[in-house]
Amino acid sequence: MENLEISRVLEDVAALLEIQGANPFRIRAYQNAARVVESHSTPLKRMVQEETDLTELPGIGKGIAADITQLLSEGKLGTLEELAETVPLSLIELTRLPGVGAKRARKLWDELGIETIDQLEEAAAAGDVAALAGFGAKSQEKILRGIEAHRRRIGRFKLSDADQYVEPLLAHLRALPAVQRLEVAGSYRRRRETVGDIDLLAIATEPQEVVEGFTSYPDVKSVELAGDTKVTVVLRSGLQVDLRILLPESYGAALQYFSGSKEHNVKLRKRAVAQGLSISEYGVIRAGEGGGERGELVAGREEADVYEAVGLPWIAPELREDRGEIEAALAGELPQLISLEDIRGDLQMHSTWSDGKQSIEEMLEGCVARGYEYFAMTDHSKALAMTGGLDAAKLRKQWEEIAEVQERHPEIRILRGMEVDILADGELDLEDEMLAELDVVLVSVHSRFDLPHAQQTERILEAVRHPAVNILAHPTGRLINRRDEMSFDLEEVLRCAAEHEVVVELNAHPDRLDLRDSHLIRARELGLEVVISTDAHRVDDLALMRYGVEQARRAWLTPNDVINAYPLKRLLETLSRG
Ligand code: DGT
Ligand code: CA
Ligand code: CA
Ligand code: ZN
Repeated sequence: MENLEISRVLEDVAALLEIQGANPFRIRAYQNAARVVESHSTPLKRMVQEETDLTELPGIGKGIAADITQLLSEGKLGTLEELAETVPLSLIELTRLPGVGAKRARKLWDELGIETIDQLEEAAAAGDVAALAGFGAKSQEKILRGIEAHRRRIGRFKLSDADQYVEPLLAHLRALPAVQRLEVAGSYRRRRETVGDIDLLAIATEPQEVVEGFTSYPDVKSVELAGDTKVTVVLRSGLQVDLRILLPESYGAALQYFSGSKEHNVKLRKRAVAQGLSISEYGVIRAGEGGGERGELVAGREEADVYEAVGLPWIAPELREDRGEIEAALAGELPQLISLEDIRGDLQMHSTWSDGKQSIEEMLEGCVARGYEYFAMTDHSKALAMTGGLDAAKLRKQWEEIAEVQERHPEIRILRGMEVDILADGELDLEDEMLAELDVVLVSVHSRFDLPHAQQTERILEAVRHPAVNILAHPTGRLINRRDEMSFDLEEVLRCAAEHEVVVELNAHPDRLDLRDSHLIRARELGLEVVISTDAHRVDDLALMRYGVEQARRAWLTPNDVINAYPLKRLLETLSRG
């Protein structure tokens, strides 16, 4: 069982306790533990095997440590099973709908006997929810919209979650002697922010050995289909994985076909047909003379050969969404996509001065280890009291520490920054004279995500217009699979940012990826620059940069569009203009 699954079980316990109306401290303890476990880099499974004391982890007491140990050894949790006898497990899903929460889920269950999302939808559609005290027509509407959004996203895994399962599986398969070549195709290869399933392709000397090695992988929960060349399994996490075993002469064609997207492939095939060719997962075939007869196989072994056969250069998988990439390839205008090696620094991170887990110096060492030229220390401002956000006096104290750390480490430049809260009225949560002394000012929304559309837009515009602001951080506020984007006029905000030379963030945290790819394409069209930042709260998080870069590639961004790919001098010029 991986950390993520353990974390989900702990979240479930917290949710059931909350519905039950249990002691708030107990609820909080499980919530905190879930967060700690989810982001812990070492598998707890391994820690338990090595008999490490789990209570050494922050926020994990004896009771929860025992729960985790039981979960890992028995695959189930007594605490959860006892709770499930008093409250239906299915209510947990209800609490995650916007506008529901634990109290309301409880009320829906008590008063209307609602236990599932289907039942809730039925009751809301019939107007029964609006009639309940404390609900009303507005929240009924919100619930219905929430159910719709929920339906759209269930079944899709966040890319980083998929990585957690796919990477060890790939290592397992590649270690099989019969495997000669193995790659992942599909949306995973295109690095979409979420994936529906995983599509593996392999060439093998002994296909049967690979089929056996795959189906006997310990993390496989069920085998859905086991043919000679195609096998489908479901992992314990619920993630479906298809494996296809191919002949070497069509490996490239299959990789091209199964990498998709479907829309990209449709367009590519059209182009092939116009040239008297046909593309399938087996190869590119030139139609036989006079039609009818079997044609000649002209490409299929390598993916680049498939593109070459139709007169195109190879196209990076991240671009294959039919967003103009085939046209650009034809015109010789494919972008020189940014890559991880282009990144020279990270401009959003937190330290123990606010809610980060490590000191400024530790974060610095993490940045040095990544070969960065610079980084910005951007703790929270005071409005975020629960994060220990800094007021002016504390910020000045932090600057003293920054100066000391900088003195000891001339090898990297520390920029003084802050993630300043945008208050509900659009004011910034730090005095102008302090803002003026920062090297980089990030602004972002952390509260009142529910303001009316026009008011939310005005709030953000107000902040973007402030002359001290450099970066609008995680602009939409979404959390993938958890919280929708705020309702506001993004187009107007982007235009305003362009006018005021404010940079927009691509927050690389795989829960956020905010702005998303399509928004970033728009930002670039409007002439905006982008910053890719990890929002790290500990040194390990600095490695999340890769998710940001992958999404940036999906948005066609080049090193010239991304300010933290600039050398220090150009970066400082960028930050001091306006
Ligand atoms: P997903 O799994 O929903 O995140 O998205 P994909 O893109 O991985 O889609 P999937 O797993 O259904 O299929 C993998 C690739 O196989 C897909 O990107 C393109 C190709 N493919 C699947 N079905 C079709 C089809 O009906 N027509 C064409 N042209 N390609 C297909
Ligand atoms: Ca797929
Ligand atoms: Ca598939
Ligand atoms: Zn934070």
